[in-house]
Amino acid sequence: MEKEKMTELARALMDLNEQKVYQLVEEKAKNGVSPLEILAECNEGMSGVGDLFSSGQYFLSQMLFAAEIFKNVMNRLEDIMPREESTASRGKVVIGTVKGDIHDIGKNIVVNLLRGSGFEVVDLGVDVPAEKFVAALKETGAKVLGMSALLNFTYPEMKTVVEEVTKAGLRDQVTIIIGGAPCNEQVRQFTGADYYAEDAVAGVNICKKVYS
Ligand code: B12
Repeated sequence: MEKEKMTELARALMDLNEQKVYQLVEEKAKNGVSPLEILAECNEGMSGVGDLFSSGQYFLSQMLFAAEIFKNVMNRLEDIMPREESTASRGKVVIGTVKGDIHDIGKNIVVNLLRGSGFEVVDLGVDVPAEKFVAALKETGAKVLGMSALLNFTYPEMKTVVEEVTKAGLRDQVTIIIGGAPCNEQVRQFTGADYYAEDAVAGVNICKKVYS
């Protein structure tokens, strides 16, 4: 995305202007802008950071700093994230970032949103090997498996997980969703997953459909 077309918040995050990011988030929250909209703007800023990294203008340390800012924004928005008041669990979802990949910001948004929507979430964290996904599915009887991957060299790992779920005899009972910025429909086809979710809301909607 061109810098001029970005929102002020996205640009501030891309420029790593920490105080400006917090100030804009505060203003938006006070003005009733939904936390998901705020996160979407931050997401755009993160893509900008990624682009600057791939073109060699930012280093790893700057990506780390951007992640730190994003996490602080998420903590700030925690209290106002959408929540459905219900004590009954809608269903169980196993989720994690695949082996070889430690990106977890997007996954954590999905986890928060799922919990807020009444799902019981087993979050396996990052760098999760296929066996661990399979074991968690067996243990919990969850009907949905969510995998996050942000690196194109971890796509084959998602395929491995799908294969292992199949070998364990669980494929018919489990709906598999993949997500993460560089994923798309083609990646879904390659991995053999059932759905590709372009954002956290799309992911939650698929889980609702599975458990409806
Ligand atoms: C922050 C960041 C990091 C941080 C991660 C910190 C953390 N705790 O997560 C650090 C600095 C550690 C990092 C490291 C690396 N990174 Co990095 N990183 C990023 C960056 C800038 C932002 C990612 C992010 O958090 N975005 C914000 C979140 C909210 O977005 P999201 O993850 O896409 O999630 C949303 C949706 O996709 C969806 N979603 C995500 N997962 C799931 C799962 C399910 C089930 C569902 C339903 C939905 C869903 O929901 C979210 C909300 O809507 C991206 C750039 C980009 N365009 O994404 C590069 C990027 C992903 N990184 C990249 C690279 C190359 C690396 C390194 C290999 C760099 C290096 N040389 O070491 C390492 C790899 C480390 C590893 N083994 O994992 C490349 C990957 C290129 C590629 N396609 O393979 C990118 C694209 C940057 C670039 N353009 O070059 N990185």
